[in-house]
Amino acid sequence: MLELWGRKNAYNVQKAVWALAELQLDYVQHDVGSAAGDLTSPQFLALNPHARIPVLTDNDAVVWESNTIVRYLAAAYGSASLWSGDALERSYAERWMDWELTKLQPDFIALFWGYYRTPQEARDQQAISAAQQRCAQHFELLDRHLEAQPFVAGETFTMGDIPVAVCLYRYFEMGLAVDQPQHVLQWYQRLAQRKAFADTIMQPFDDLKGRLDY
Ligand SMILES: N[C@@H](CCC(=O)N[C@@H](CS)C(=O)NCC(=O)O)C(=O)O
Repeated sequence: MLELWGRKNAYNVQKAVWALAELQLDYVQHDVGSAAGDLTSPQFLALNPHARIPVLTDNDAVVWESNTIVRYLAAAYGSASLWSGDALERSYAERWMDWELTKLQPDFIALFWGYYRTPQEARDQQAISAAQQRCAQHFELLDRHLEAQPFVAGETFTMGDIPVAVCLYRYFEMGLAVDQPQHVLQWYQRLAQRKAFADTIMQPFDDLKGRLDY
């Protein structure tokens, strides 16, 4: 049995929720994190010593780190769709997952927390503008990549699209006037036609606005 630990409105949990939906897998969700439940209980720390969500359990197997969970699901259940058995082809998806984690996400989280999650009176406008500029540069780079192909890894949707597009949805929808580069926008519109993306990611997140607690 598959079980997912983490509140569904958490950025990193959403990656796993979307991958599970793409693969049409049944799972039990445990609403932990934030007010929903303590991540420092001995029971949770036994699953993830980093006290972070998401965590996926697949019977006795325990997997943490959101992009690793996406990779695990794709490898275990998505060999015909999200995953490629060819090492080079798979790397086309993986490099964008690693880029999301190491480059895009830190700057986006600075923007999201600085602007969206911080109450208006406490915002640091200079830090917000700097983070917004860095995010714009990241999406310009992605735009140049997507000029030549419809999805991040090539002609078809793969696991590589998931982490970057989770970020993109919030970037476009959090109410800031951000640039929407042409090919990134077309990619977003392509993804919006996917039922799994619409059902799991294109959802309101205004309960997080102006809220600094998890
Ligand atoms: N690198 C980790 C980061 C995990 C992370 O920071 N998760 C946040 C939610 S997005 C969390 O656990 N927050 C604590 C909470 O929600 O209580 C991953 O990608 O899984």
